[in-house]
Amino acid sequence: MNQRPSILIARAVFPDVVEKLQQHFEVETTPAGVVWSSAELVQRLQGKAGVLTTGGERIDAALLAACPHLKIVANLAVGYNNFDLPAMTAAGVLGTNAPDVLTETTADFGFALLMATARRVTESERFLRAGQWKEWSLDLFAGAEVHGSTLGILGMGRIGQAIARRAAHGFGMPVIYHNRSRLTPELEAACKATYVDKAELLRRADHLLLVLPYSAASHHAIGAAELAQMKPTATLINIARGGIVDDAALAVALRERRIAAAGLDVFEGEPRVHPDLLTVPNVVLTPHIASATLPTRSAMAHLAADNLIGFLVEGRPVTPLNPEVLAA
Ligand code: 8YV
Repeated sequence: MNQRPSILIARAVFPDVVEKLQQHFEVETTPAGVVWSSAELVQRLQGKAGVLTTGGERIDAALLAACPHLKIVANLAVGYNNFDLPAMTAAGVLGTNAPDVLTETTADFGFALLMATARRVTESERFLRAGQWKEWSLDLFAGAEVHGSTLGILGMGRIGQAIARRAAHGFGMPVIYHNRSRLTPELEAACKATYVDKAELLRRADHLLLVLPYSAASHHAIGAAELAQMKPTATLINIARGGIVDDAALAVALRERRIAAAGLDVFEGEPRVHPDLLTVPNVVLTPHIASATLPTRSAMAHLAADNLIGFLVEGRPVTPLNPEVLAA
């Protein structure tokens, strides 16, 4: 009798995704609210051919060595800095991510965080809820202009481009960007975006949005030196990954008003947040929710499930990251 492959769902997902996977696999689920330690994850992965992970599960050489049956890790995220991809390739383990389905939703949120930060939405709400609103005044929570101001984007992949289109077409913002590689003239025209070097981006942006992947090269891409080059009136928005911004340096810059405000959806060492960020008023803090609408999170989970089914059942994953494993 042919035995069905066993898989682990490492973080609770929607019931219809579990049911879909149960049609093909022996499925071990994880209860809602549970996050496995590395040791627990290794334990649960024994005998498993596949695992559905989130960005929170680290897949490295030590885990791979301890889980010899593992063939695929399907990330429920477009970012995959939780994967040591070279180690996975060396171990013959396929990695997949969940691109495209979250692009527009995440761009919406980037814009929401930019608006909330520039226009001081949460800061003013805290003031109101605390009963501090005694009278209206002309400069009460006066913020920064969004429409017509210059948007800088660091990292110009699919999400960066979707944000640029919103800014240029909806808000009449001149858009400048910096990226490892320059967009084609067609894409630059569609986004109405102008390529500049990083120093010019920092110097000219009224609002600087970070949408680049995290890697050793982008670690602390925005630290004290970069913050010092920004306008004192500028806002900084990070919807990319914790670790791209030096959170301690940012807290100092915000407290000393060396930049006006920041909006952060991701943090170094999250879900922990640097304590100094919790005490400065001019920062909007959200718990890594940029892709969090139910339709988008559902599409991401289904794409991760389709990668497991596509690879383990049909030999054809949908969005492979290291397709050289397939050839081998
Ligand atoms: C995920 C994200 O929801 O896709 C990404 O890279 O950061 C988010 O959309 C999160 O990583 C959970 O996996």
